[in-house]
Amino acid sequence: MIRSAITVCLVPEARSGPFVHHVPLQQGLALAAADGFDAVEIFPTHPDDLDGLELREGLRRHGLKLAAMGTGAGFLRHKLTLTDPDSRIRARAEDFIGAVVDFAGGHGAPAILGSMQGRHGGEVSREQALEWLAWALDQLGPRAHALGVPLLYEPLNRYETNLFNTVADALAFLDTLRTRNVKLLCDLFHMNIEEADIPAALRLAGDRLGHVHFADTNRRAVGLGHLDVAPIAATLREMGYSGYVSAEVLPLPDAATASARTLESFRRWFPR
Ligand code: LER
Ligand code: MN
Repeated sequence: MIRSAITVCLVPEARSGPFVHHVPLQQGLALAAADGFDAVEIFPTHPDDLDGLELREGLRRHGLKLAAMGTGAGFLRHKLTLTDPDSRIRARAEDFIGAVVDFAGGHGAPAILGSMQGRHGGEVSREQALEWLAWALDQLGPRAHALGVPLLYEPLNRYETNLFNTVADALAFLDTLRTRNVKLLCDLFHMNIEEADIPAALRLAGDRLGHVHFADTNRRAVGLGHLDVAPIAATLREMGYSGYVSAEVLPLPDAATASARTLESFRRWFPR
């Protein structure tokens, strides 16, 4: 069964980012539950800033699951990436992601590696950047595996990274790792920019697809742009995808509308 999720951002600096709810955690949980979502995807400042018991109790009270947890604050707040030329920065980046892997894993959810993958350039060759990225994923993948969850790697569009922009290239890279526990996060917003054929790319990911960011072409809720959703939804259903489609979208024209339109699209395309 495909399940629905909505983003809750707890990072003030990400106020203009593609997240529906920018409210304190318990309020975000209450809104997600009231609107009828199965789960929340949380974007924290750092897991140490969260109260695990409070999260567990809030999820239980509202009948929600934790779909995933983002690591973007490590980049946004501290400029940490796994491919920084400075080894101390790379080590801090891995610590940050590791903390999210541990915390999210304790709640049965995967961590997402998106913007913290960084990029190559300047003194860092592509080959060097990929070696560092592979090394980190081979540490973090087994760490997530020990908690019974995958680690999610997200190809981004060309304006956000020059490492991997497409599913095919990302899969070829993941195949070179020792760990088998890194799955792909396919974000429809990035895919709309980079993929020639989104359904074909999803089919290529197959059972290595771990999570979907459900966004329209303009990064608004699905239904508020011009994405051809029908073949994408049909592909996910035919593949037997059983993860989350999560609304990582701008709160436009406002959070309530973004939430309602997402759920309307979700129910239309993934009827139960
Ligand atoms: C993160 O999931 C993402 O999609 C990036 O564009 C960071 O904003
Ligand atoms: Mn995304």
